[in-house]
Amino acid sequence: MKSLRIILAGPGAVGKTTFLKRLKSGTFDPDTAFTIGFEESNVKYEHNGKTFLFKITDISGQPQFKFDRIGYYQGSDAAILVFSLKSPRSLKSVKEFYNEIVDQCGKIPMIIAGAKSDQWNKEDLPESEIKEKIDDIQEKIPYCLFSSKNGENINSVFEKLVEVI
Ligand SMILES: Nc1nc2c(ncn2[C@@H]2O[C@H](COP(=O)(O)OP(=O)(O)O)[C@@H](O)[C@H]2O)c(=O)[nH]1
Ligand SMILES: [Mg+2]
Repeated sequence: MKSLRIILAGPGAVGKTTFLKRLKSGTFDPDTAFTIGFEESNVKYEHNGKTFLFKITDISGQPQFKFDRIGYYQGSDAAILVFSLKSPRSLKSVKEFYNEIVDQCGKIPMIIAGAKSDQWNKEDLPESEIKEKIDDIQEKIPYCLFSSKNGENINSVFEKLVEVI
């Protein structure tokens, strides 16, 4: 079994902790508390007959925790950068998290995951704009769009991740 340390990063309230809860319990929590410091979760994932053990570190995206969280990045093998499809602003700030991680870890494999697809208004945030902004962060970085509420594409997050690791 391949064991990897994964950092789950992105601005506050985009749905990082809810995604992990959904993976672990299969339920949607409409009212997660905001993450203080960090939390670790182990997630097993099978792909093409291979088993991965992802040790996922969920961090606090709020700006006041910046100095704490950069310490948690060290030693990560890969990262999932999360934004919310409900918040075009959160997509813009994903770049800051990308840069923080590159500063601490170098260019480790990363993917971008857009959460809350159940609340996505495509007129506010067309997919062409998402692609543009993502290409601006890093060319050809894989991305996926999912919902922890209705479960749509929830598996695509790890499908994308295994493509890059
Ligand atoms: N509708 C919807 N709400 C979500 C989804 N994911 C998270 N949320 C809600 O968004 C809020 C913030 O989520 P949280 O996981 O705490 O964000 P974090 O700060 O990135 O960890 C909570 O009220 C969640 O219930 C989703 O896929 N769909
Ligand atoms: Mg959280």
